[in-house]
Amino acid sequence: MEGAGKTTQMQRIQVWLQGLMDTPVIITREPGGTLLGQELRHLLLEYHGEEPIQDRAELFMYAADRAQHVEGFLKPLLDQGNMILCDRYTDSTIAYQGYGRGLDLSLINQLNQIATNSLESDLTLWLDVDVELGLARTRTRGKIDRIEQANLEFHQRVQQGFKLLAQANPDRIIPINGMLNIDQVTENIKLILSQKLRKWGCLI
Ligand code: Z5A
Repeated sequence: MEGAGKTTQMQRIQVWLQGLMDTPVIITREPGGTLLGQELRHLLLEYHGEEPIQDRAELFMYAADRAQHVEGFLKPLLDQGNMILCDRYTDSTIAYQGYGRGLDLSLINQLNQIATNSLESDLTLWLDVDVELGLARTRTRGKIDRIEQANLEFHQRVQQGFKLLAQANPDRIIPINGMLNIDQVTENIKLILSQKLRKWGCLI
């Protein structure tokens, strides 16, 4: 969710994880994890041309960003054994373009499949906050991007989308209460990650 604390938490968790293991822990994001992606991010979030970006065009732009990110960045780094923390991935497209914009969910699933070449996240942490609180947090930055400008109902549908995704994928998607204070959220994430890393044999 917007303003849920993803950026704040990812930086803290990277430092913590890096202290626990020799494997390099790399941070990235979508959109914008590659040079092409940075251009697409700018268009997606800052475009103020006369004609609005059509919903399906927006969907394909996120898919293009992801395809570039997976082939040019994520896969090569994973193949070298790195651990990657990614700020948003396929679930965001289902929540925003599917539940938010109302585009066909099976089309989005297909497109996600094509864009990722079937590369799935091992674990998704969903930082959930009250929609209005999250938006209020982002507004303290002073600059509101194109998607943040969408109405409240849009953001509520997005939240509902994440909720349904979490219910349908309980092993992969773990909800985190993003309304607690920053330190408490970090502690809760560490707890979940410690359990998972032990299970995966990454920690002794
Ligand atoms: N999008 C899409 O539509 N489809 C897709 O497929 C993908 C993305 C991949 C990407 O922007 C946009 O693209 C996004 C979805 C859409 N929509 N928008 N806009 P983004 O991911 O870069 O931006 P964002 O989601 O809006 O993130 P953000 O605004 O940067 O928020 P954040 O990273 O979650 O939060 P933060 O920067 O860490 O914290 C925000 C403020 O809250 C900051 O002042 C913090 O100090 C404060 N904060 C953080 N945590 C707390 C707690 N726990 N308590 C109090 N205050 C806190």
